[in-house]
Amino acid sequence: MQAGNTKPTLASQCHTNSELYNQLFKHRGLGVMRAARTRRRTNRRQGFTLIEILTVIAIIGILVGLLIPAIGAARRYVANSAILFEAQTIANAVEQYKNKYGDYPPDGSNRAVFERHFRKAFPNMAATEFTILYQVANNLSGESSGLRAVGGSGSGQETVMDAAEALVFCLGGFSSDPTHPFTGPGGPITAAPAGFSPPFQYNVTRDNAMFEFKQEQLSLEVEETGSGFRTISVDEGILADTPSRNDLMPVYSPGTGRLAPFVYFDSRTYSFSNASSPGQLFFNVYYGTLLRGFARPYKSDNLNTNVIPNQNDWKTNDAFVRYANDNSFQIISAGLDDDYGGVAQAANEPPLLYKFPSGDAVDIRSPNGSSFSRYTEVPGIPSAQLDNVTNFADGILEDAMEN
Ligand SMILES: [Ca+2]
Ligand SMILES: [Ca+2]
Ligand SMILES: [Ca+2]
Repeated sequence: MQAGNTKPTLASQCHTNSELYNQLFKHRGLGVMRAARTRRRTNRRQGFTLIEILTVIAIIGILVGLLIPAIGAARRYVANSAILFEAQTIANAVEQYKNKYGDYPPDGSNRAVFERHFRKAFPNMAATEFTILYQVANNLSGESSGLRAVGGSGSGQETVMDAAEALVFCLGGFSSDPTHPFTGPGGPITAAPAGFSPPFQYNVTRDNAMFEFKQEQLSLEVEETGSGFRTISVDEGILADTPSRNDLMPVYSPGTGRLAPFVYFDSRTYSFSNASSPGQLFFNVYYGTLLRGFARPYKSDNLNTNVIPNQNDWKTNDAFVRYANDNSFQIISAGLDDDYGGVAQAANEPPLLYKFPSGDAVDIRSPNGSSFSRYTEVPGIPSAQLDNVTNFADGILEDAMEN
């Protein structure tokens, strides 16, 4: 056997163990890489495996799941912002109204305040203007249910119109005729075609408007009888299910398709005493059906420390817990859920009012303590007030609360 014919082994080529290890590793490494390349080529031919497809589907599912709430939240933000923008524009219009007529508009909850205001704004107006107005705003004709403010009982203290109607009535514009601001050309009330009773209709082309109410957001309909057409309002029928109570005074909703209208409260009548029994206090409210809730002026966390609360003295305690915007006005929208929240007032008890921005409830019989917070009305159920929009908050009420 010749030594030259012997095939050299790997071990014989290496002089040390470490060289042998390096050579072995290199060869095995090349083999692994080749195998991987082969496998990859094979995979490319076969397309994606089932596991890969399922993984991709799962990832897409997770991304879509993350995206849908984000889109919903973005939509809600845009819709809330639109309501807020309109509320603030209306609030600016109320300020312009004050500049023009010398005072904030009345909210219709008290006849004496209402008449005093318009006599001052239009000193030459004919007395018949009120007579005609009261024919077309039916609260004075004995309305005891449905949309109304809680007016004082007793002559002269009645509710003239509700707090949503008053907003449209006051800001929609009056006639330039100084003796007939309501019924003159361009005023809110105009003659109806012959055969209608009362012989009037709402005028959709009013002059001197402080705010241009979009007609499609007003609760107006055309009423047709054998004798012709006239424009009436249908808010009582839609919101309180009492079409027989429909009057000519429309309300204004934030956006088309939304039912609960903007409500306006004048600080003079957030609460008021009945002239015949001053100890009795009334709290202004706007409500439709129970489904829409109760809009009441909001209180403030800013207490009036000049007043000492007094057990069961409603009037003193009402003054102790200030109202938000206590010298001007409040505009309230029910928000996207079309529900103002709030609960009915029990007989002979004050309603629960809520403080802004904390959302703590106030029972003015014991104004320093309440078990309800975060606008809650029923324990454990999120409040319909949380998405309400007002002219004194920069966003929905929930956003203003400290968490
Ligand atoms: Ca009414
Ligand atoms: Ca009405
Ligand atoms: Ca709401």
